[in-house]
Amino acid sequence: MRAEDLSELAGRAEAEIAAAPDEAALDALRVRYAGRREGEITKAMKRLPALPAGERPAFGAAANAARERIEAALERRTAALRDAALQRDLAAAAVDLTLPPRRVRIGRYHPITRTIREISRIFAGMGFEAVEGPEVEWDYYAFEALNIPADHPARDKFSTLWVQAEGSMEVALAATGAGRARAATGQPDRILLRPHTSPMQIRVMEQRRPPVRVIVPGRCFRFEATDPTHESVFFQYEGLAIDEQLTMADLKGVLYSFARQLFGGERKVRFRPDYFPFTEPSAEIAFDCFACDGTGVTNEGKCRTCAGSAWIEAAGCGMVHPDALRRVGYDPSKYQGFAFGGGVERLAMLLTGTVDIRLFHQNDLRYLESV
Ligand code: FA5
Repeated sequence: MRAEDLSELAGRAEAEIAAAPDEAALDALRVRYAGRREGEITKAMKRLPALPAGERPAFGAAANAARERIEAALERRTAALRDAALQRDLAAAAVDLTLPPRRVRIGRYHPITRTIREISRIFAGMGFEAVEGPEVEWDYYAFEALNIPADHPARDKFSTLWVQAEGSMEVALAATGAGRARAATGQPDRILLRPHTSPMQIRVMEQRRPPVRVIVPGRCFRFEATDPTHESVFFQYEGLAIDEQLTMADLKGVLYSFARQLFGGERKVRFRPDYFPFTEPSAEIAFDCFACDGTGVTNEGKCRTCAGSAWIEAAGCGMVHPDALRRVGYDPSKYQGFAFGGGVERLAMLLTGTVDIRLFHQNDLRYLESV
């Protein structure tokens, strides 16, 4: 091998290094040409002692020059490969400003919450204060204090979900101080999920002296088959007013005013006698069905929403029974009052045109966002 061969070797190495596709290929070339033990340059240098003395300086210089050229080529290619990798990474991480933005979902109140707020707002305008009561209740408040003792047939109407059987509650009863009259008897009581908000009539009267004017929105529970107007978990709003000169005319006036404020003048209101053990006299209020325009029939036949009746029952009501007043220590010869209890979902159905009550609690956002 001569000095010219070394220059040629360096030229070949430069070309191969410049064409190395990646770091691994580059490493292999580094070992092959510039490797300390077996590299081409090292191998050439090992031949130096065997050369005639006159040729050695020129050969040595050529070998060093070749090593420098090869090392410079390796450095250039290393830098070029790193640069290319960086450009690739940057391109991959780049933000594409032409993409459409992610949709922001805006929260909103559930139609039942909206309806409860609207009910409370309207009654607040008529002087009713909104209060809340327990969803888990004593038999005493849910039934007995409302003139519905254990064997009363009216219990059938309130298909009740019981939490605890009779006979095991003396301790709990004492601890919560349930009902003055009940506590006085020392009788054990049963726990249930309230089937209506009427127990709050008794609780509020126990705690306040007349005049009383409250509205009580809250969840109720009944063990029943669901249909377009019945859920087993639903909301009611209870109203109670106690004062010295209240009559059935006040009850009717308040409920009609409520209906007008909630629906405007369009909605038909039906007010007719009914029966509840805790009001006397009692009445029922209904609104004309929106799904069939109060006709009871739609294009598909009998209206499913009102079951063909043309009306949607909205609330029970009446004058508070003197027994209930006496039970909480009010003098019935001095005080009278009226009470009503209506279904929140039924009003929400009318307000939103929802033909099936079950749509409210299925939590299908597509529906809830549309009403
Ligand atoms: C009662 O619950 C009485 N507490 C109402 C009352 C209060 C009468 C004060 C007198 C004085 P009723 O079971 O009819 O009554 O229910 C009243 C209203 O609650 C019904 O008109 C209806 O609007 C609603 N409601 C009753 N059951 C359901 C149910 N399963 N699903 C949805 N709404 C219901």
